[in-house]
Amino acid sequence: MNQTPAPQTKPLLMRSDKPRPKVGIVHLGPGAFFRAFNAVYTAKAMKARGGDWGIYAVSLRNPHIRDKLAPQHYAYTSVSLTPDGAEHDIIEAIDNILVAPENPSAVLSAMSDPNIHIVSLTITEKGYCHNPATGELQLDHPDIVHDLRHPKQPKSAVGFLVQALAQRRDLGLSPFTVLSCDNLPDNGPLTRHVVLEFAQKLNPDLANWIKTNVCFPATMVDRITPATTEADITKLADATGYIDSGCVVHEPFCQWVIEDNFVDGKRPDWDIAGAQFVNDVAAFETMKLRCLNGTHSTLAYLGYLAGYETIAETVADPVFAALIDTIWRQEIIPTVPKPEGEDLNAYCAALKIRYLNPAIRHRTWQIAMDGSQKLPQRLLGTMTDNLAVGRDSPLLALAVAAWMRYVSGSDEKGQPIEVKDPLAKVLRTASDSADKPEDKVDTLLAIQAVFDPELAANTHFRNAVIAAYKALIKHGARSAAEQAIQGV
Ligand code: CS2
Repeated sequence: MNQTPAPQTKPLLMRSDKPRPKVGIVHLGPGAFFRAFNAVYTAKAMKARGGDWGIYAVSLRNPHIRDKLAPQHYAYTSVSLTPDGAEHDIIEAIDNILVAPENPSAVLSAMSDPNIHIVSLTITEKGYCHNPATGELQLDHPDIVHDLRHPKQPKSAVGFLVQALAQRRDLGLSPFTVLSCDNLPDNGPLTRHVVLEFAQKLNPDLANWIKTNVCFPATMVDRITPATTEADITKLADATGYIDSGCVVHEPFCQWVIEDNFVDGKRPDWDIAGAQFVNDVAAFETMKLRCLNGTHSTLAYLGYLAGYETIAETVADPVFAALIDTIWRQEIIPTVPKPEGEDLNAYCAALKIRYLNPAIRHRTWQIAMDGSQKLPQRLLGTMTDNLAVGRDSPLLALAVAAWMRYVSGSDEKGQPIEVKDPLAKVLRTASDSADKPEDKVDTLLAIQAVFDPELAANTHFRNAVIAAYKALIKHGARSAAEQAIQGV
């Protein structure tokens, strides 16, 4: 009788035996974006120019990524997906992954090593423990409360940064540069602000030292990187013959604009890998946060409510393709100062092509996460700027209304939505506390962590969101979008 063949077990990806560079960077947040972006740029820069820029990655939360990558000595595959196929690059820039909750002292020792010149961050918007509407440190955030009481066993990124800087100061070492690589407006100054607020509470002399000596350059980061799925891992194994559960999949496009402001000028030659060093990142950040992330969130909430699984599927629907075209033209581009060398209409046209890449299965549900931390810089700032010049934003109001519908926790078929957001309970309670659409909108507008009170009180803004919410309830996401476009 034929024996059932043993399942083909493929070998794990194994790191090469190339000599490793010394470690020069500690990176907080070893998630998919970091592995598809920062580590790829750094690997390319070292390949071209050398340099001791190996990376200690640090997870502030759990061992999952470390456990996936440790067996393959922290090498992994960067998979660039186009409609015509995939390109694979094996990345060996990560030297080790530390798990902070297991041993916070080991993380602080790494950050205090004199060879470490940069601490970079991809910790998502919620990782900064700030108030998204104001940028102030949330002093009542559980991790901040803990870290102010136990500064030598920190839990938060801010706590680790301040304690490590304190240790370097006590050792007579230069500080490291703090490089935020998250989708926040003025991410460098914002990080500086929350770090100084925290340090001031602990030790004003330390706060002054940080203020005087530490660089917090701003950056704009861009590469669409969906969460890796089992199917991605299987496809890679079929194509390469090895198993790599730490692989990342992403689009070919990437853009990194960095303020060239580093302690003692010490940084990798990321420009040889395509990064742009500039004096002022602000216009690039505004362009990207509003044109890309603003329409991403718009498509995420409306697309999810309309029943679409991915961004590509949503934009393949002519109604939503027309929606983002109209939003760019009439509500976003007029508020964006043109960065040097950029053509905003061409930039947005290229965004649409990027969104339509069918090889990138970027889930609307994934982008819908943490909306309370994203709306201010992606949608509300644009609407505020439009109000200031008397321009209405009915289509962005529909995006805000769709977020409000989404956080109610049930979709258009009455099915539950798994709302992932630090404020999920607060948002659900607010939504459930009212029945009439205008009352639901008002209870959500009253949440000052998301909505600046002045904006929430603006009748043009409030009436536009109420009208959009009522249209959503009456007609559903797709028809409401169709009617909204016709109405502008
Ligand atoms: C997305 C971003 O998940 C999200 O919120 O909008 O991760 C987006 O894919 C990147 O900013 C693209 O550069």
